[in-house]
Amino acid sequence: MKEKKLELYYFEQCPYCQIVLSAIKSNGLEEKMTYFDTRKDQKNREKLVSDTGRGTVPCLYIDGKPMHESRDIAHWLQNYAEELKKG
Ligand SMILES: N[C@@H](CCC(=O)N[C@@H](CS)C(=O)NCC(=O)O)C(=O)O
Repeated sequence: MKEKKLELYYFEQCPYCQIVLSAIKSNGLEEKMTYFDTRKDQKNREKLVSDTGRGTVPCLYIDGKPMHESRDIAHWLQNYAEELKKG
């Protein structure tokens, strides 16, 4: 699989974001991810709303395409972890 650009929009206090952060950690993908905190930097939240019409986090952009829903993101990371680590 071609290397994918992974960008996580999140904030620390969000329990759904913690599900995704924990999937990132348990699959060893920390270094593959770029992180955008939507509480620390309002511009990140504005971008999310402008792209998706929602300010809800977590949202994982996969090559620029946003995926919402912590469970969907965690499953996707789990399914593709080995391939993502090769890239
Ligand atoms: N079903 C969603 C729920 C996500 C959610 O409710 N996130 C909250 C933070 S815990 C949120 O972004 N609320 C809107 C906001 O803070 O602007 C998921 O599992 O990802």
